[in-house]
Amino acid sequence: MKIFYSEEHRNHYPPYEVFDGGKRVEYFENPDRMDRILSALGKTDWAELTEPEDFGLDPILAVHDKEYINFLASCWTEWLASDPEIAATPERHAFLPATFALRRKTRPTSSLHGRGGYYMMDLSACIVAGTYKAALASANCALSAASSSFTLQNSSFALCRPPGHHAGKDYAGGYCFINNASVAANRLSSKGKVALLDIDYHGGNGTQDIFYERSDVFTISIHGDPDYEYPHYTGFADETGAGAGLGFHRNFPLPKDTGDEGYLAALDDALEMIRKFAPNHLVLSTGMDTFDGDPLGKFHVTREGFAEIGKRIAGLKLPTAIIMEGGYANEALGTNVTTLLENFK
Ligand code: SP5
Ligand code: ZN
Repeated sequence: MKIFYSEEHRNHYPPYEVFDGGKRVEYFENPDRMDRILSALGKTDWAELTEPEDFGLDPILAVHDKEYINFLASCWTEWLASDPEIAATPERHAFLPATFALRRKTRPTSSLHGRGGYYMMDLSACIVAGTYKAALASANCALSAASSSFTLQNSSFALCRPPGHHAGKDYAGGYCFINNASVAANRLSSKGKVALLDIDYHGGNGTQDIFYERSDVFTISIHGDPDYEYPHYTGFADETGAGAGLGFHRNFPLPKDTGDEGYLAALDDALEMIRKFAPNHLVLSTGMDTFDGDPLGKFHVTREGFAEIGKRIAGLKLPTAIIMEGGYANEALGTNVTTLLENFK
């Protein structure tokens, strides 16, 4: 199986993020995650590590707002230039806004923090020197996986970091900057119908927003109920698309403590909907944070659970671009990923 991976992610390693209650904590979405996955892939006889192609900005701008991408591109250098204290100790800082825009009643203003609060939804998509280039390389991994799985009509894996499914057309959040899976799905949509299934523990709000009014990309997310879990304001069962896209988005919000059995029951319903839609291609937003013991999750999916999840999704027999999203139980991350991927080789 082709695995698209770039070393560019290493330069995106913010020194902290901010949790509820204003608590500064280590950045959970860290480079060690990739090392664990690489190490597990290295022990298999089927993983073929490949550099991503460079697709340029066009496929990214087909999904994201141009001014938002410009903000990501220049944010760090503007931030350094604005404050000598930051410039003196850049490794101790991350760009974060402190005031957020009330969405849809506002506009981005020209100051850096005016744009920051407009283009960010929370305090966990921290921007540092290497962020923009890492985000572009991550999107190129997803585009390469889409292109390869389309050409070869098989499945491939994009080992993306930073992840993407919380990023919308014009906003970053939840460790995500460019919505890698959406950029890939949008590009594939010119060749036929696409289903995008999101199995990350957190609701795929960015993906939901991007395709909400489209019927050519059917989006489904299975996740912790927003009633108790991040991203809190979207991912409810009654959000099913709008306009031409009505009926082409589905959410499966699940209760705390969901284990293999409850998870697989929801997955079966989701897979049935995908079969009815009869897509030509599948994009799989793959977070492993549903794992029992993930520090950011409240589900109890086991390694055996991931084997069964992979088996059932592969049972669709669709060419699949598998896109890495979250998963923070680093010690188990590599094995969990290879356990899922085994089914698609
Ligand atoms: C891609 C992805 O998985 N992003 C997830 C971002 C989640 N950010 C919010 C984290 C809230 C953590 N709550 C603290 C629980 C500590 N026990
Ligand atoms: Zn997640």
